Amino acid sequence: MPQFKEVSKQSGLHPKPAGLVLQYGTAGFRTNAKQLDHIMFRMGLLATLRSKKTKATIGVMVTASHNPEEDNGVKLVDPMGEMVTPTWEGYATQLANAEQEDLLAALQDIIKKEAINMSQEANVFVGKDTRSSSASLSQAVLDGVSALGGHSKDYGLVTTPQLHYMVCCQNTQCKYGEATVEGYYKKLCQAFIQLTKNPCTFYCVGVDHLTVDGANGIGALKVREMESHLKRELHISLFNDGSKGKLNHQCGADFVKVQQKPPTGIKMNPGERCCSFDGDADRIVYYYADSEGQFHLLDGDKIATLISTFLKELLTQAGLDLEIAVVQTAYANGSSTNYLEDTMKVIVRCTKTGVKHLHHAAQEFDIGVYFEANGHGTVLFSKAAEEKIQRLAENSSINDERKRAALLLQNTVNVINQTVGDAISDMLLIEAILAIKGMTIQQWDAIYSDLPNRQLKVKVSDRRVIDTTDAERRAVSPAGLQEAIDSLVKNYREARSFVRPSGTEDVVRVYAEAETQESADALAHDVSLAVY
Ligand code: NG1
Ligand code: ZN
Repeated sequence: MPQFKEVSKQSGLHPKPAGLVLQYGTAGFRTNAKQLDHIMFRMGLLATLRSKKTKATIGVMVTASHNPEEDNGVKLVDPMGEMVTPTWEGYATQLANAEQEDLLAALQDIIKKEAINMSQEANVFVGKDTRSSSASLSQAVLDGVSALGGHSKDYGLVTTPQLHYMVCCQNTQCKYGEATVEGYYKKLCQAFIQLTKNPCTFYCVGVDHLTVDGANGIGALKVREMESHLKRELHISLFNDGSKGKLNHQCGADFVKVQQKPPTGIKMNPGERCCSFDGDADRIVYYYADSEGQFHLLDGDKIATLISTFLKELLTQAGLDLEIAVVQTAYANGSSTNYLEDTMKVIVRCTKTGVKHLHHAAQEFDIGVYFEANGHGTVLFSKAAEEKIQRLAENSSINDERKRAALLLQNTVNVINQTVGDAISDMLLIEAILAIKGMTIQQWDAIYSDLPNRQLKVKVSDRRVIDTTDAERRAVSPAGLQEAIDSLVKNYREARSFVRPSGTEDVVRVYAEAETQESADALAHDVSLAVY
């Protein structure tokens, strides 16, 4: 094949260290940036093949999200903005691990298995985060695309969800929106302005501003860019904007969620809303300090509850019969699951960790709200649900209450990035809901009380010896581990605990919740000893 000469030549400039084996995990490839040059080149090749196969534009995002600055990573984005399918994850691993001399054979193998027509055009969108390694690594992706004769568009510095959005817009001939960063701000901000255009008690009481911790990453740059579209509607104080601090260091959504404390580098006034993004702005958590200075975290579970309550109320007001479900993982706080099922009476599903599992489960409902406890999530509307909302919003013969609810639902659909969890879009939605409901962050927090919980990481020699079932809530191997956990859990009230191997780090994660923080801490500690 003529393209292969070029691949051969170019791949020599992006050589694979012999013997290095990496796996396409939950969030693509992720490791120290120094090991990734050949991976990036090869993901450029693979994205080009995937584009030829699907006859659509494919995305490649260079980021390691909440990992330290020294790491980097890459993941592929499928035509509708979703994660690439499992078979292609397998190809990614094969291609990444082929030794230098076997690369062409590995490529041929994929081409044959997928019966790819090599004369088909290919288009690849590439984005990167603010890590110092991202510039050269994204260039390696672009090199891979051009070596196989594909066309690429380099979006440069964008958030992960922005790249997903661009890919979806491009492949829907702009029905989803315009495939530009400016188009993204316009769509989201217009919807936000529509949602919040009526004066409400919220702004009247003067709590009209939001503190944002940008994790010293791409989210901070993009909030700055977006601000010009929302001068009057939302006042943001941005901290950790990358001008001084290090990416994700003592800040960002992951730090705040896991440490259950505020990030460094921000100014918190009692009672004021604050939120933190992660390093690629696909996660968000909220928090505040009360008048005694006590810290309160509102994580993905609280966000899912707020959004699903809001949507359910609007559906009732609009008289629309649409099924709404919330999708969570084993990390969801037990109180949130109880509240959603028992008080809200919404369907709750639990899936394995990793957004692709949640996304998939959420697609089964008219409206699927999915959030990981760590703040990664969004809302999916089925095509039929969107059409019903649209028709009602355009119907001039309904009463004012139904009309208002239908218009709010329509603008809610537009403010949401349905391709993937998006800190900016989630932030606008949450701000709009609080404004519409005239709700303070304390009132939102009081919807239910979290069970105290603790997450720990344990280093083991081989984390893969742990195998789980029941959406990762029970360990099936090694023998005896689950029994040990069960007997430890019995020592505490309202307790629950599970362990699972991380898909993004070389650790085993331990989670415990119980009636008191002391019990949750002690249980997590006991269970982590059982893992050794
Ligand atoms: P792992 O490392 O598999 O636990 C972490 C998060 C996931 C997801 C991925 C991808 C936790 C407990 N796990 O996965 O929810 O966000 O990273 O970034 O937060
Ligand atoms: Zn992220």
